Amino acid sequence: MSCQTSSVSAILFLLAVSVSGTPSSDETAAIAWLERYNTQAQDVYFRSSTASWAYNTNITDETQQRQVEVSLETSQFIKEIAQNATALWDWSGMSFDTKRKFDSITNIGSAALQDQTKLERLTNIQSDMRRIYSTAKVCETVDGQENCMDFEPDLTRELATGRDYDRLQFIWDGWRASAGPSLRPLYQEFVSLSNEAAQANGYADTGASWRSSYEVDTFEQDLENIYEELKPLYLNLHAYVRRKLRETYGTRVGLTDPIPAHLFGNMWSQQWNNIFDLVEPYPNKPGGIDVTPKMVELNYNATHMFRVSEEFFTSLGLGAMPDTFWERSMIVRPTDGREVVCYASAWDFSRDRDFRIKQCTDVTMEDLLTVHHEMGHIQYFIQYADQPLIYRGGANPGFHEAVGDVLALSVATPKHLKQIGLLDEVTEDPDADINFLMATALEKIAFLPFGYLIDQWRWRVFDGTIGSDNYNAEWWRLRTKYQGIKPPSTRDETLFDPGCKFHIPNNTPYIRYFVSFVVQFQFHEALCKEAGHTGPLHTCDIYRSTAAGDKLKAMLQMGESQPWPDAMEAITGQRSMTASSLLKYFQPLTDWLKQKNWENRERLGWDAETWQDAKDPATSFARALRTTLPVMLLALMAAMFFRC
Ligand code: KAW
Ligand code: ZN
Repeated sequence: MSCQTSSVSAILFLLAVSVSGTPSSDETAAIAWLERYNTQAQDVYFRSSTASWAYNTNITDETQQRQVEVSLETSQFIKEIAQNATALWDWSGMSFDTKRKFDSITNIGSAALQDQTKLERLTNIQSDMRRIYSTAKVCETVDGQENCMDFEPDLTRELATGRDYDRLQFIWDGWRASAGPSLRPLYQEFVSLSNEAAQANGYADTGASWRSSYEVDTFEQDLENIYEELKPLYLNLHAYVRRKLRETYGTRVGLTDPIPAHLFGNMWSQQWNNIFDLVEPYPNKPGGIDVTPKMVELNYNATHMFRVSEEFFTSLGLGAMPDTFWERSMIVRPTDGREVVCYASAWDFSRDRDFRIKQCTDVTMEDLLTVHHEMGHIQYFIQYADQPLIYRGGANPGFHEAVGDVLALSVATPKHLKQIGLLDEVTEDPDADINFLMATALEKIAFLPFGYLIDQWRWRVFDGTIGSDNYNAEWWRLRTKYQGIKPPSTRDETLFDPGCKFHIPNNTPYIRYFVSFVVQFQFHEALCKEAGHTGPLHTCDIYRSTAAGDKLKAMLQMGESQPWPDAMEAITGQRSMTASSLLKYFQPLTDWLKQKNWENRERLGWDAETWQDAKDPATSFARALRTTLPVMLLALMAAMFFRC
């Protein structure tokens, strides 16, 4: 949560450089102006973050109103700065760095809305949508008493551990009935106002403005190519998991159908790690480690989990958390009755090395990995803290999301878990390796189509291809197309299922996570090489490698000062995103899945997708024969029939 919106009235001295009326091309003076801007903006963003934090950690009418007020003041500041910059400076002939800074401060997001009433409406809608999502509950009557469940931890836990088809459906339906319908009209209005702001900023629509942060013209096509490379692995995982769910839930899971969405242990079927027990390749072998029971046995609490994560960072030679981080963060759900925004986030207050995390941490392995994810954001903040405010951001948004996950790839290895006392024994066994890779695939491979489709939906909503009368239908078309899942109950246009995923009402772009899940494997491979790791990629643990830490640090310190291919090069030596590290990491599992699916004569895919037979891993000739033989036989029989 860096540079959140909210502020103060115009900073007049920033105007007082040129009075001649024509923009100046004096770069030395422009740099001095930018430095003054930097000092001033830090204060404005600090104020804004403070009001947002107060709202997020205590949702009341007062904190909401204050947050909206400060947000509008900040928008005013942002707008005036941009106007002043344009009036005072002609940066077209200045250096790359100065141009980059001016381009950044004149790209002003929703502050570009000229009409103040509309800006106020947009700010209020966003605040209301966040509140509706964050305070939604599912209620039921138990023994004559009403029992209302929060999303975290109640609903999350029920979905993760429940195995009763109908109960899971009750939770799944309940969540969508609770948050969706009231968000729908707000979202529709939001789309229109947000687009108006994007257009005032010179973009075709909000989606185009989001994509511009990747600074690559071919961004959409590059993603599509990567997705196509990864799709066969997803289809193989999907088919394998579908058969296992059929064994658990019977014919309600069709062997050639999309899978009912509520059976994956996760509200959005986006990660399937919680159903590992149902799909474990070798149940009598170790490997697919869920250390949750061990964490409970060892009396882990949230602070302990954050300390474990901090220690991994410091073992690489990276920064420890400042004292204020420990004093000011909110790492458990408050027990004093306060409503809070529980969804995890990391905050950079822009001043005084004030960094915080807000997370309703549960003592589970899943949350231990989320802790590392959030701490990755904080480590990025720490490393780029000496950059000017304008450059305090990820090389691209996907990089910011990838940092903590890179460390978590090491943390989750059996070797590492043993080292930190969360596992008693490590067994060298290829079957245990497959168990481990399956557990990791349920988290990483299962996520890929979900990470890809969310903004496929939003980009088309913003560009008008998906109209408001089709929000839900198009959402489910994409969910089925990409994930191969279907809703367990009838959906219609009074509902708004996209709104039941945090990032939609919170207006957080999502393609960053797809990017992150690809690049984190590139980073992992590069850092493992730096750490001197030999052997398969999935066994690498970079713990205590200061060589790996130095590489990572060099990249983090660049912040947003260079286009992301430069940052990518600093860490991997490559200048583009590629799926090859991810595919390399999972190669043993890919081979295993192909073999299993072929043995089961699995049909990969689902209705509404083109069918593919599972591929015989041994020989493509056998595959060709299997598919063409029936056709040839039919043709032969037809020929004989007609000749008779
Ligand atoms: C995921 C990612 C890594 C590991 C496991 C995962 N499981 C699911 C995901 C993807 C995604 C999700 O839950 O669907 N993960 C998150 O949203 C984690 C939250 C966040 O750290 O990414 C957070 C989202 C957020 C953004 C804006 C306002 C509020 C919350 N992002 C940040 O806090 C953040 C901070 C600084 C810079 C960029 C982002
Ligand atoms: Zn994140």
